[in-house]
Amino acid sequence: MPRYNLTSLRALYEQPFFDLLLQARQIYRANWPEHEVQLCTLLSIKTGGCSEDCAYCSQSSHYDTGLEKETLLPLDKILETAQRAQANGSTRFCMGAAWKGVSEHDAKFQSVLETVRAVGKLGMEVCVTLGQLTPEAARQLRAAGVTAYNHNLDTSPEYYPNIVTTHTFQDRLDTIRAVQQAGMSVCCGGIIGMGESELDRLKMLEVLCTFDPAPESVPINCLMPMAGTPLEGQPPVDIFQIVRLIATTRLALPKARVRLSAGRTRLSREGQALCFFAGANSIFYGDKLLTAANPGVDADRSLLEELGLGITKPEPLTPIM
Ligand code: SAM
Ligand code: DTB
Ligand code: SF4
Repeated sequence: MPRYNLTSLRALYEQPFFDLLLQARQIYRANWPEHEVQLCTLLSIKTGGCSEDCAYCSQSSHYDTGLEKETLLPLDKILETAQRAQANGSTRFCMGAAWKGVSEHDAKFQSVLETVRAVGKLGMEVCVTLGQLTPEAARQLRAAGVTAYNHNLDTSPEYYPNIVTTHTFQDRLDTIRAVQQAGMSVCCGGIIGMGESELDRLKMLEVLCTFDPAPESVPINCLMPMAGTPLEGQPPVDIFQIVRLIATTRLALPKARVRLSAGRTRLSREGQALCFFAGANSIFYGDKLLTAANPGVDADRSLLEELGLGITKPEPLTPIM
């Protein structure tokens, strides 16, 4: 399989729109013949009060966003939400915590492990996003049954310091390496619409193309501007730019799940249909993301039905070698 660099990614991205779409569609059909979309449900298990200064985030303690800081949710509440998500058709449950990171020595980490074991018994794929990890914490999460770890690059290495100053792009790469070495799959993507250029988006994709193994899933989030954050006034991204990025991601990473992630509330049904055509095959499903709104389950169901798209079954967890 060719590995794409910035030059070849640009060549793909800058093609006439329909040529790019056609090419992406062919690669999508060759790799994903089922015409299915994976439904993932998110739950914020620890909300707000985060030490990091990510300029897009409602949960950063650096900004006054009006969000109440909460403690870790109790296990029964998390299980209840996971069961509801499963009953609604979700096959992947992703738990997020507003932490800089966790290590195996934190008391809170033991609660997370217990939660992962309990959610894993339901038979859904279990994904967590807890910030930076030590290699040992990564190993323990894998042993507890985590299928995938979400840790986004968010933008290009060059643009990253404009968005976050409390940790570095290299810190993100180090955690991703620890996740891979522990045998979890990597869910890694970014946000568009933070004032970066289209080239920055391709530079982020270029870094994703160097991952070995390739990322199992690539979430493409459209910035949801949060009141009180430095990015509150950012305008929405043009739909054709979103579709171009999805198509280019599909071509560069044919076997990755490309997830049309945050920001769907501002996309039309037609816009989302174009994203699916270009190769997006996963969405966040359920009325809420972590702190922000998502389209309702009925609207999503009817959209998928009208487009003739099925729903993916859960992937069984591969045993640890
Ligand atoms: N604290 C952990 C971390 O930073 O990795 C996990 C939670 S963090 C909220 C997960 C991801 O959500 C971020 O990397 C970012 O891509 C996405 N995200 C957060 N706020 C967003 C927003 N306002 N709009 C779009 N995406 C957002
Ligand atoms: C990802 O890439 N997007 C999700 C998930 N991974 C954790 C989070 C989206 C958050 C959107 C804003 C919010 O709900 O606060
Ligand atoms: Fe904290 Fe994650 Fe939000 Fe950054 S994105 S402020 S690390 S919760």
